[in-house]
Amino acid sequence: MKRTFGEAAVEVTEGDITEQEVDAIVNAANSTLLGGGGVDGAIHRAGGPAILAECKTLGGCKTGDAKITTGGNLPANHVIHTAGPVYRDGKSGESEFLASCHTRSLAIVREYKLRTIAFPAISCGVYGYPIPDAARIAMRTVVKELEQHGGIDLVRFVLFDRPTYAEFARALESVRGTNGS
Ligand code: AR6
Repeated sequence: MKRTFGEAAVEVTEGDITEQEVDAIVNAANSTLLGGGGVDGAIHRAGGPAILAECKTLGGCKTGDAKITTGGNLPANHVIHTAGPVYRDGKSGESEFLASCHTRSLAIVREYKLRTIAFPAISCGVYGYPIPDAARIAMRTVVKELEQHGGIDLVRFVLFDRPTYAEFARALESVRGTNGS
């Protein structure tokens, strides 16, 4: 499903983020940036060793921050690695950290003058974030950013399974933008 907010389209789709033909895909990494399982493992496998080689030079990434590397062999030219929060009790700053992952990733997209980006469901796997809450926060943050800043054509959320897709679709349907349609 798809909605537009100002000049930008926001889409949700079920699929594999490593196959996306966008300027940058976002990796749900950890603060070491040295690889892991889940979507992180899939991105490093599909993109090849150039991504890890560049990650090793970056000095890690604080929770809520984001850093960019090459996309290696991926269709996307760049990977934006962000460290999402581990979900504890919902009262440990998780929502601010999760929002910050999205804000920082979009700031990098603008800084590098990229126009299209794909996000996975950050923190919704081993980090245990309740998916409906994560979907609402991700969507609200992205729409707010798109309405405050121009320059981005497309934000696509790529969800790996049907239940996660359904939650992100519901969040996109109900998010309120000031100039959305
Ligand atoms: N494309 C799109 N989404 C995917 C893919 C894929 N190829 N593979 C998995 N997902 P997770 P986290 C979904 O656990 O919770 C890593 O080890 C998955 O179904 O990858 O942020 C890192 O190194 C889920 O919905 O990330 C960190 O240590 C979502 O991606 C830690 O896991 C996120 O699940 C980060 O945990």
